[in-house]
Amino acid sequence: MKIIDKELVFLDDQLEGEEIVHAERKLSDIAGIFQDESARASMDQDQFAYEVDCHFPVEEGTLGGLFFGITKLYPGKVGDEYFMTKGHFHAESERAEYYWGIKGHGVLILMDRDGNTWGEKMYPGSLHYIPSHIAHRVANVGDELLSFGACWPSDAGHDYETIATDGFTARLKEVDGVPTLIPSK
Ligand code: S6P
Ligand code: ZN
Repeated sequence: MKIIDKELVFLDDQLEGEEIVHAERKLSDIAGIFQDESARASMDQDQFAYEVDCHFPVEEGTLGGLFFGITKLYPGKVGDEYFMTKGHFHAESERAEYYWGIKGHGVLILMDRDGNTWGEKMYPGSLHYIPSHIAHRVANVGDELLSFGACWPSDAGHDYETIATDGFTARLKEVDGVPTLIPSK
């Protein structure tokens, strides 16, 4: 009867362990997601937009498992639109997810299949249940790093294509200093 230390640690916004997979998204990786694509293209393409560390204890697509990830989204804007994640529906659309705020301030942007878009404020300690069939993306509205956690079913998968093609029906922009959801044109 052994007690083992798996040396898998989640502390503050650091996720560490042998099995952690790291992904980076630079401005060059998120072409087309902002309204002002020429403004994005004119910026330093090596600038980080966000980084994700994930623990994948089972193979992607496995029924019955969970994945756990920490996203670090840098502050910045492309034109008047805040830095944000690509955003996705789950490929298995009937899969929900939890997000929670750890550091910084942001908005979780949500959209249903009918194109209704709304937002939830993210801040240290905020907890967000993302129901199935709801697209989700996060924007950093502060001057500091925004860190948030996520936990989702290992068979959820990601449908990035629908958002890449159709986008969300609203964009989060700074209007008179205030983060505001503006209908997409
Ligand atoms: C996965 C979960 C997060 C995102 C991450 C980056 O289901 O929602 O780990 O992958 O926040 O966002 P995106 O939209 O580029 O995957
Ligand atoms: Zn997701």
